[in-house]
Amino acid sequence: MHKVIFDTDPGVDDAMALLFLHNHPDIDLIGITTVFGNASIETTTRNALYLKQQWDIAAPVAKGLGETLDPSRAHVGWPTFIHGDDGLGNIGVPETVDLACDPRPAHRFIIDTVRANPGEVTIVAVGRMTNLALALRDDPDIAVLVKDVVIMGGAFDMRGNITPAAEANIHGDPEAADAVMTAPWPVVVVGLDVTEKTVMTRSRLAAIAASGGKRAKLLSDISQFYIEFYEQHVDDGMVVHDSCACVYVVAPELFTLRSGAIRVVCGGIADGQTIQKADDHIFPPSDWDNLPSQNICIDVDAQGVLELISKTLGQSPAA
Ligand SMILES: [Ca+2]
Repeated sequence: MHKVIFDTDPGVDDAMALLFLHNHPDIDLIGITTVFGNASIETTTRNALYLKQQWDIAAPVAKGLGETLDPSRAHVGWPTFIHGDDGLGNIGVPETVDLACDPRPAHRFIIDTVRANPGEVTIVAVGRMTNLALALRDDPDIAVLVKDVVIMGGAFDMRGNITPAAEANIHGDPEAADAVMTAPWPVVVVGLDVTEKTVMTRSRLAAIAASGGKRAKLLSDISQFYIEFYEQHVDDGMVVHDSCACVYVVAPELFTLRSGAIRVVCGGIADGQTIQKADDHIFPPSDWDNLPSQNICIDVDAQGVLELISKTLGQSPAA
């Protein structure tokens, strides 16, 4: 079993990833930590509680902070045109959800949970890296106690999606992302290089909704607004960014990796760009020296990923 903390900004594709983690038999979801990004921290936290309630998820929800690691960074608006005004595809999520959060802020929840399960916790982070960076800042020693960190974010051998240089999760808090990529914990980055190859068609989602019971039906309803947004990018369906990171945890053989130190550009026109120095390439001294080699995904068996998502989400829960 993989003990997973899911750091998330729900978010439509976050919702699919959450249901994957909840349903998969080899995953023990031990915590959900929220971060801002697809919507404000109040909205993403409300949405996490809503999904916990609707899907009977046992894991506690811990609320993250609502600003970047460097508080002087300018705030840009929320992507309501992708995720809806409510962050979940305008399905009409209630204003408040009658469930309590864990009393601890997200980064403290991460620290405590890692320390209670040394060497066992996988952190799957599919929003901005703010909570992880705050956890490292408060308790740097946890880095060697984490089993691994799987990140959805970044774009390495291709353009970004929020600027020509940068992917949105990393661009949303570049200082935090650079701290996470350069820390001495094993990181695997599942970026646009593979997520944009992983498109779930409308018919596949409909089949999941037909076989997966009430939970899958809600997921399908949430996803429709996002699919309409993606019509300008893909022929039919949705890119399942965040689910790819969750699939990596249980089926890493579906991904091709490349190892090397990673830095994140902080400031300037390439703000938020992710750049890896591959281990097999020699350069003169640079800002990538003496940092841990991390893995990025450079290719994916997209059909294999989609089939595993279908199988996992399309199961009616036993309960
Ligand atoms: Ca996300």
